[in-house]
Amino acid sequence: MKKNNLFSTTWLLLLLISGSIFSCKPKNAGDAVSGDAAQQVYVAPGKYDEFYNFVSGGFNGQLSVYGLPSGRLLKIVPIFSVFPENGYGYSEETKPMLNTSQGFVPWDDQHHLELSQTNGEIDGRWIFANANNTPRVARVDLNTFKTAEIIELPNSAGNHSSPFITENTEYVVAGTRFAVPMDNDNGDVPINTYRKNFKASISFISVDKNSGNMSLAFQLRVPPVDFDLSHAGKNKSHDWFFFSCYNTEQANTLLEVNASQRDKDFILAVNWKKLEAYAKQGKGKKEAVQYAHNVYDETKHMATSTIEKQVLVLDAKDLKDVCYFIPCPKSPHGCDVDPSGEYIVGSGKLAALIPVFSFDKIQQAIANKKFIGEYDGIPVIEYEAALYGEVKKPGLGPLHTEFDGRGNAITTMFVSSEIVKWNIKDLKVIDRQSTYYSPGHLCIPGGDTKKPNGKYVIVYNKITKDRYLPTGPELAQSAQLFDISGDKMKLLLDFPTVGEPHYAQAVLASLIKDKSVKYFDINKNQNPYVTKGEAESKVVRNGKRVDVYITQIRSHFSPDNIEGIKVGDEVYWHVTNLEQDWDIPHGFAIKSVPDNAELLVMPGETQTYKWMPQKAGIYPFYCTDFCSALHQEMQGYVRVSPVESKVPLSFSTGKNLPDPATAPPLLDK
Ligand code: K7E
Ligand code: CUA
Repeated sequence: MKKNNLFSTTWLLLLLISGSIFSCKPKNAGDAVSGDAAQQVYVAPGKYDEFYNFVSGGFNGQLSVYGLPSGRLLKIVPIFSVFPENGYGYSEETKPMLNTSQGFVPWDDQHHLELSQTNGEIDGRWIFANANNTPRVARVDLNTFKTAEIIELPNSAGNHSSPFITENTEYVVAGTRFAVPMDNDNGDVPINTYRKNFKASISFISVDKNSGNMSLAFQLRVPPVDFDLSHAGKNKSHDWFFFSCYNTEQANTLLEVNASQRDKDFILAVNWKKLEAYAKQGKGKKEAVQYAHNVYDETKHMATSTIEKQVLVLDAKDLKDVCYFIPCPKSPHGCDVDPSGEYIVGSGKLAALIPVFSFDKIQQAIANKKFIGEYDGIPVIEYEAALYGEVKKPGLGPLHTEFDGRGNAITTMFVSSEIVKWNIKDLKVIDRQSTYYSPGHLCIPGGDTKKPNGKYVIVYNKITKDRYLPTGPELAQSAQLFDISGDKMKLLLDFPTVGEPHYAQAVLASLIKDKSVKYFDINKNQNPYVTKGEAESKVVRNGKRVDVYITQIRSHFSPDNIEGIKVGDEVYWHVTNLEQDWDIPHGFAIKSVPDNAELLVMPGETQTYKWMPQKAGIYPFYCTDFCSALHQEMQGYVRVSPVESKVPLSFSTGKNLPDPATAPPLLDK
């Protein structure tokens, strides 16, 4: 095949590697912001933002929630990483959320988020998230802003092209980044037997319409290439998924060079409707695997982890009319479908143009068998037969594209550090604006749905260099907000983000804010260790296990004096927050708790904290969340005695008064 004419791969690679392009600091960065920008992003104290912006945390494994246009950080929702703010992954109730088939994984890498949809529009119910390293998909509940469910994916490694969803959230897909030996094959093989022994999988997770509960419906076995990103079709392309892939060279070392050999890699088009039908007809094979399925039950405020044992696998090679490869220039990354469902944009990281494919042409090409051959048993459509056209000279290093709902697309250019707006019909570039620096993903509210809200684009940058006050070797990651309502895109605001932002979603706040849970009804709390009133608080010993049923209300614990605990005991503190009011969490911390942290307990909720005291003595505990004027008085003591001691178990609040023989000193007059 012919080489791309404008830029040789080597030259682009050089640019990428040397980073030389980042060092040319634009001289007019300051002037890039127009005079009324401040007014456009100013949300007066006490006023709400217009949009929620859900931003992936990358290597921090979390999701962060910002208000737009202000860029104010509202919340961090822990998904795949333990979180010191609220004890996620530390409390007994939440530990099972981070369980996997290979045990507890406390930290992962989170790249992509996708809001649930109904009829191709955001419905504001859930947001799905991928764990990139240990392959998992999570569902976060947007009533509670808590992680409700996590499902692990067998036969996968590096769950990158995930989680992308169909128009009615029928399925969440997850394509593996790494090809690997399958879980029940012998994986103890030489790495250079990649082409023989390694395979790839795309998982289809079904989502229950009402509860949101996920289940691994089936997997598609595909050739051993790296699956990168994906998006589902819309409208006429409803039945299809599109996945970008790279490393069609099937290299297993120095991919930087060896997976950049071919002029074109692929977009894989998958007819998921047909695949689903084949699965229902019993076409696949059940394989023995192990994967964790973790569910947080909000009636009990408690998670359970179940290890599932089987997955249904359908092999793409055996299904003649489900999978088609479409050649796509140079290591495609983003794979984005426009609001009509007709145009599929593949962004080749090393390509000097952006190919736009036509769904209608793809269908015709399939009908007329316009194939250039097969790749590992899968037909490859002729490039020109699938192509609508190419955006010429868009910039360097196209990564991701979103749509404004007015017939335009906006693409991030990592290497030339800009966003570029182009028209979907005539493929002409309309506008380009510098970003600071090296943007990865971008997000328009609803920008990957049927109905984008084309007011803003938010761009997530990989490098910030001189944009913020220096903070040592690691600098703030950053988002930039642009007004895209006019012809020219206008930079309005920089705001730092936590972790490293990859994909993000945004939605009108009105869709979510009024259904936000304010507190949990204590009468409906079904945690097996709940204490529904102070009168019920108690401490129970059963051999070496001690269960402390303790309550919190402004501003004391019950009980707050406990004696008779011994070294070597396994103590479970079941902490119930009795408050029935919005925004009154209480915290809980005891001195010296190896391997554990603190708790933050929401009103009406019970959370449990395991403590193994190592040494006899007095251990203070207290509330860590400023809950009232007497928050600092919200404290207590627990006495720990040596193993052999005979100190009886006792507990109380307000009754264990100081020994009268030890009156406090009188004040001098
Ligand atoms: Cu482009 Cu992991 Cu979606 Cu980051 S990925 S930028
Ligand atoms: Cu409860 Cu501070």
